[in-house]
Amino acid sequence: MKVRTLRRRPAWPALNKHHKEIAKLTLRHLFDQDPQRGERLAVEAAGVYLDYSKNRVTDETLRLLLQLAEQSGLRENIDAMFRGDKINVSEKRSVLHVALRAPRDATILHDGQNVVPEVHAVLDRMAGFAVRVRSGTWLGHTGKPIRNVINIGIGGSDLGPVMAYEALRHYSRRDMNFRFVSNVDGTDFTEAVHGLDPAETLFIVSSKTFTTLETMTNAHTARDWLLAGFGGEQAATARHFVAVSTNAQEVAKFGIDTANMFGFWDWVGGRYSMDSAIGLSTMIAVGPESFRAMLGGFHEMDEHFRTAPFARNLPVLMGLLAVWYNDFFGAQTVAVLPYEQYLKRFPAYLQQLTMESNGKHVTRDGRRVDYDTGPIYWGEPGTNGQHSFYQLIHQGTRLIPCDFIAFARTLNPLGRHHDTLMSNVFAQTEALAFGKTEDQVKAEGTPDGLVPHRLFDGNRPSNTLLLDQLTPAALGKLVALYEHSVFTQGTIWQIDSFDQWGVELGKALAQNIIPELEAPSEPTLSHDSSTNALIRRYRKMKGAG
Ligand code: G6Q
Repeated sequence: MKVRTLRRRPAWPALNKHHKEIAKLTLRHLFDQDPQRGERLAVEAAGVYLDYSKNRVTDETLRLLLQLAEQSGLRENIDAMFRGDKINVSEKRSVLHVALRAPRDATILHDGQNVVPEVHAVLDRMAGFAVRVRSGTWLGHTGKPIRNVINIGIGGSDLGPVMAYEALRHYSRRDMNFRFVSNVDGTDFTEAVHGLDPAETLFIVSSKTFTTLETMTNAHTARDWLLAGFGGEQAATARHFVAVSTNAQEVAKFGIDTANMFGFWDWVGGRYSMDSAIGLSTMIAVGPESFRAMLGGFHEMDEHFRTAPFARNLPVLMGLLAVWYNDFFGAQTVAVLPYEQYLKRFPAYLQQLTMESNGKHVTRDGRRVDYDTGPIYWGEPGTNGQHSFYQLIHQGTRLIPCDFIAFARTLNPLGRHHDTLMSNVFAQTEALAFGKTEDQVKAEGTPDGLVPHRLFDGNRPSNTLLLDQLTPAALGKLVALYEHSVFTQGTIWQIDSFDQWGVELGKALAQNIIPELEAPSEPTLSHDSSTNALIRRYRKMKGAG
């Protein structure tokens, strides 16, 4: 199918016109008109219930958005991804994270070869290793079992593992410590190993390329720390370092036996890799069975995305709603608000997934876009956010669509805590949608002067995602839901959601400046005057020559 540029797809001008017609409609009015709206605009799949009724949409909006999806070639693009086409055009790569969670008997081709057996071979090796570490049969250099696992990685090789460990902490080995080092700031490493015995510590060096500055710096520091604990005995590293990478050559060069390397493939993007070998720390924490259950959850959502009609397809609907606010209402951000303490790192994880994927200014064929692409994602767990930034969401001047994420059953039943937590979810979405009118404020006996301050306009949109309980499978479903929502948005904007040239720039730039900071005598600087002055001042402050 030939996809036209965004503004030339018939649904785009139709949506523009429609937006002008309905922009003033209020959720109050929409709900009054249709008493069934709250049940009608909801969809449940793979055990995830999405209530999208509190969005500023009518049936006509949804009809037009679904048309836009069709006219954008979403169906064809989904098929192309699952088929292994090289849809990451700027890097000429397939995008096959869905293969990482495909069942053993599935067939997913990459360059004519079924990748599923390789995926399961790595999963089986990871499981074998995880079981040895967990059971205490993988011994450190002096014969002690491993009690501390430290993942060294950054970006896609860190955020997923950290988020998943926090999310699944309930299922994790409580007699082991799991820590994560990502920042090249030495404080990160120093604090991570604080109080640990090298003889009981395992480092997982996670890096797709095995050349990333931060990760390699931290890996070398980890090796020095370990060797210092073993009186410099080089052989000690063998039992205390394993690698997760696609680059066997660099792994060997670092000194890790490739027998202790867990591989993945160039068709897995960093931010789509938490369910690959990059999840080794997760698997050691929760065990292979729970890890596989998580993969099962991912797969269930993949199948839903691949097969469900768009009108009942959760990631498609969420993606379309994000486009609706971003491009027609001019909303610049989306707040993600998990009412689940274990998901405290989920917004940070989503920031990379969404913004690294869709923060692009050219189309796949290199034309500059003339519409807005990826919004800013941010958030914090509820109810904490309610006591800080929700003020702006309720009464500020900006429109901030929100995703509320909640679970019917808590993992930690404690008196009235969970009902109290959930009452806040429902109260917040209700207040955002319907606000508080002048009459209501006055009826509360509010003095006239205070009435404007206590008014809530309402009409602030939100999605509510309700799941049963935060299990490993539920986590997989949630992550896959957002992955595919990002895919839906990227398809509509016609961008490459799978490259990250902006990140590559940062990787190169700092390399040029390091020698200037470390030069024994004043180096000749040829940056702009601000950068030159900052470098000179820094050198002076640290007492360099
Ligand atoms: C993710 C990005 C980026 C990457 C890190 C780490 O999609 O590409 O965040 O994951 O830069 O890269 P390495 O795994 O190669 O160290």
